[in-house]
Amino acid sequence: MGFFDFLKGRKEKEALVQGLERTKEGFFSKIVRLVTGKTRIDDELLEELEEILLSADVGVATTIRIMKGLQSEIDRRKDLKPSDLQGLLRDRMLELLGEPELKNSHLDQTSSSTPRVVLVVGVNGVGKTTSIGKLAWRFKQAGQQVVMGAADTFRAAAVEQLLLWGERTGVRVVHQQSGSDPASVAFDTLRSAIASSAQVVLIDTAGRLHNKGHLMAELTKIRTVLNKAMPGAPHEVWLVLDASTGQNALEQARQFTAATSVTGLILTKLDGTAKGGVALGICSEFGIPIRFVGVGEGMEHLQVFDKEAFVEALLGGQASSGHANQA
Ligand SMILES: Nc1nc2c(ncn2[C@@H]2O[C@H](COP(=O)(O)OP(=O)(O)O)[C@@H](O)[C@H]2O)c(=O)[nH]1
Ligand SMILES: [Mg+2]
Repeated sequence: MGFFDFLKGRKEKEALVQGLERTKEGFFSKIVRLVTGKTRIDDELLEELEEILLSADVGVATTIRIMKGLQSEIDRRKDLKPSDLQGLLRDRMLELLGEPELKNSHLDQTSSSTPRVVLVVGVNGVGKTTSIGKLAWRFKQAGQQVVMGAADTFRAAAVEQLLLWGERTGVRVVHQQSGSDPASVAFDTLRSAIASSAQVVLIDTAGRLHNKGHLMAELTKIRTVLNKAMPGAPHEVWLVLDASTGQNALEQARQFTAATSVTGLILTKLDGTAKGGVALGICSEFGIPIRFVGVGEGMEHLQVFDKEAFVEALLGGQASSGHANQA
């Protein structure tokens, strides 16, 4: 069992469904409209489907991948009707979202030593600090002792924001004054967590420095000192991406994964955006699992990513294999 699996029993499907409402509107309803009244799957229908995927920000590469998969299924099974497309699409999506989980399944199981150190990275404004606060609350609810580290020392407000989450959640925050060395804060946090036998360490980082090179060099330095304080740390590096930025989120994933090893993703602000399809693109392009999704600003609005619930929320209905319809 993976280290974070204990959080999985706490699904709030309703919030996910609500949070994905806008993506669903722009996706599910369009697909229903597309297939309604049509009698056969032709090129025109497939082109329209492709358009729908692109407009939901699934991304070009992943859309092509989905369409190819659908096409070969259609070629293989001549009896398919337009109404079967939804089920086929659902299967393809689950497949795309499922692959990274398999590829990375070793990550959670590498060691059972504690504390488990999670470094949270991403550009400014994507929701790092907020997600850390929500995570702290979740871990604490699950009975874990948590320490947060305010290693975004770039802005004074960033430290204060994390301290506020500390008050709200009753979780300790290790911090220094703003402008101090982020690596030193990270080191202090981990040492203090070890001393107090904490189980989870969440480290906040800055997302905007003088330039990209500087940001990545700083992340490397933080990783180095964490590893010095505890060999093997950080155990996880979670990249936070703002779903509402659509293709920009894909671009950020490209840059961060090239510069530092990322073990998981947090996709925020799925509420209020119609670009939730970007989750599919990110999963299939980078092979990194989405760990959590943010569907609102409240403490409880961070959910363990559940691909079945996600696809169900997008496409509606029960997950069912297209094969079941085979005559
Ligand atoms: N609606 C919504 N807002 C979010 C979500 N996650 C973060 N935010 C908001 O995004 C803004 C920036 O978040 P912050 O954590 O400061 O970003 P950071 O710069 O990456 O640390 C804040 O106003 C958050 O409340 C989410 O899942 N949904
Ligand atoms: Mg922040």
